[in-house]
Amino acid sequence: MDMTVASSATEAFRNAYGTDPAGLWAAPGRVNLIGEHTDYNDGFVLPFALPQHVVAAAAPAGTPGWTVCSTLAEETVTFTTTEPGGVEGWAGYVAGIVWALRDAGFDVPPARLALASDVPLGSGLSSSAAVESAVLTALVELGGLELPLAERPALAQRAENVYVGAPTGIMDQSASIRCVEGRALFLDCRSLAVEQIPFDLAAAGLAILIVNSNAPHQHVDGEYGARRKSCEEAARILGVPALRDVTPDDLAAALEKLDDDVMRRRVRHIVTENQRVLDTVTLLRTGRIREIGPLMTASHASMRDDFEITVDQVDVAVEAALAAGAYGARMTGGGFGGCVLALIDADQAGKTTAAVEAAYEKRSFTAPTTWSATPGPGATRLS
Ligand code: GAF
Repeated sequence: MDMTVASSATEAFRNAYGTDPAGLWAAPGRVNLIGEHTDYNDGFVLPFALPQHVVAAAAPAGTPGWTVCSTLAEETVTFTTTEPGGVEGWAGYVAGIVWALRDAGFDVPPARLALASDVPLGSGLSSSAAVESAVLTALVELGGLELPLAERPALAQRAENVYVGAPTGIMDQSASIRCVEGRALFLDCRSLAVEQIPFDLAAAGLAILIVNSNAPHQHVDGEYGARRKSCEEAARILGVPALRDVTPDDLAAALEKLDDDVMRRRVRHIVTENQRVLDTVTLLRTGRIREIGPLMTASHASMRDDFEITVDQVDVAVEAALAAGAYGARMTGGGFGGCVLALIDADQAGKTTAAVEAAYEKRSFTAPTTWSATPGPGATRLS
């Protein structure tokens, strides 16, 4: 982890409040190896934590209410009540956590917080879930609240769903809170059971190259909500609690029951994507990392053609990485921009980056940003 983020949070705290924080808490962004839009269908996901973090410097406050500042914003925000929607913008994620804790019956201590982050914003790497997770972890520890780790992601998800009003699933908060270094987090989004799957890229001579397309996010909220609605409506028509309950063996019969071609394709993505997560986990359990490449690439095709959540910039990055020799490549996250993951030999990062950059230049796209990521730890206290 880059400790300059922790230093920035400490400095911001001192500047804003004229005193030292009582502690520093960090929570990471995430990439999802495979399993996109499956979380709100009660399905399976396989994210891992990034080395980039949000750091919350925090201390109890002597006066009622909560005050928060951020190195990424001009204003310092104070709130004393926490009705959903009361605080808007970036501070809404903080107020949402306080609201969700209080709504769950916890006595949240008044606090002052300062946030700093190196998780890229608006890139599908869960910068907002990282804010929620860092603040939640800080407030739980500052207040000595008894909230088991396994129950924290659902509480943070409520902040996002109810307070902020974004209809997201439980993957991002789970990744930020429950990931473990060197592992990918296999999460059953219905039972919330987790299995920490070994994912030692370096030992296999491999790397995951992350390509941030830097494409402007467009229509993200509306399109995300529309996908979710379509999946829920399909489950209702099919008479199942969620699309998780449609197996690949059931798929042909299920598709016959649906009149709408768009809905049929949405269902096909979810059913096949859940199976790809299970197949990926099976391969990783026995260390066959290279062999997950075709599953990643098939996942991308499914997101592009059936779920229709990719944009030209991510499709071009996937094609260029594959043409440069990647074992597999796919978009990660909610879609409509964001990042691509490419599974490559560790010594091929330069070549793959150059290939993607050349493809972007040819199409006059904004240049991409790339880096190699290894699975880092979940939310933790730094000091
Ligand atoms: C976003 C959401 F927040 C997640 O819950 C998940 O649905 C993801 O998009 C798509 O897999 O990150």
